[in-house]
Formats: sequence, structure tokens, C-alpha cells
Amino acid sequence: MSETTTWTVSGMTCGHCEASVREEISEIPGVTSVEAHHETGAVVVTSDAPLDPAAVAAAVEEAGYALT
Ligand SMILES: [Cu+2]
Repeated sequence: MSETTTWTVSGMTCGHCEASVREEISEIPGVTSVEAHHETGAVVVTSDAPLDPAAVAAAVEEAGYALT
């Protein structure tokens, strides 16, 4: 089963920020796709199984941003 969740990330200001967030979240096991939108802060993550919010938060922090 594929799960899609929209997270909100603060601090993204351009396409480079989006790419950093996409790259880190893509490394979480089970993640199959990530879309990031700096205009709204929306990050849409599709995965094979529900993700641990703490893992998503850690990946976002690794990229230099924060979940809101
Ligand atoms: Cu940027």
C-alpha cells in the first residue's frame, strides 16, 4: 500500500531548498517519491508504508529546515 502524506516545512525559499529537502527525505527507507514546494512549504511524501514522523523531522532538520 502506498501512503501519501503532506508535511509542512518552514524556511524553504527557493528551488535549491526544495532539492535539499527532497534529497534527505528520499533517503528514508520506504520513500518512493517526494515533492517540495517552497512557496507554500508543502512537502508531499509518498511511501510504501506509513512513515515515522520523527524520521521525517530528522531528515528535514538534516537538510537545514524544520517541520511546522
Ligand atoms: Cu533555497
